[in-house]
Amino acid sequence: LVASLEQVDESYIMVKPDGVQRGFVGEIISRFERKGFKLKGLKLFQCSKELAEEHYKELKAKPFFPKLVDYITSGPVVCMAWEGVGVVASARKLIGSTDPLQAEPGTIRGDLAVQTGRNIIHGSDSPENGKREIGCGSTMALACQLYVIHVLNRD
Ligand code: 3AN
Repeated sequence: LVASLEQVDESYIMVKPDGVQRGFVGEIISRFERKGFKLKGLKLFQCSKELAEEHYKELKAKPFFPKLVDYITSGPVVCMAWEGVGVVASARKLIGSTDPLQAEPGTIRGDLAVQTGRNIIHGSDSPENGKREIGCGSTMALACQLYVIHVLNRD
């Protein structure tokens, strides 16, 4: 009864090109599975420049924006939808700070990365953005059809 009163969230988790190239897809999936979250959708996907610009549109004014777009389009990413109680906030903890040098040991970035511009993984920053990034409100999700897999798996 208690569990049913708690909000089940969804987080858009994306292993970035460096995480894929360095062979951390399995390790990252394993950390989310061990924590107890449910994998609802997954796809290996080559992101276009246009989609990357849309995905990171809040950061458009930042000086690092062009480099960020180049980075995220430099190779395939692994797009995932994860579901569970508190998954958005918990995923942020599992992932660690944006700057991997500030991220605590034991977190994905704290254990596996050094540079902010090569920080391996993306995770939604709010339940609203989780829904948007997985659902039809995001061209990225539409393009990689993560939402189709996700909706078909919904129980
Ligand atoms: P997070 O990914 O931890 O939510 P955001 O949303 O502030 O962090 O930034 C989105 C992405 O932009 C980061 N994952 C990182 O790849 C890139 N980024 C943020 N700050 C910088 C920076 N100072 N220099 C280079 N890239 C950055």
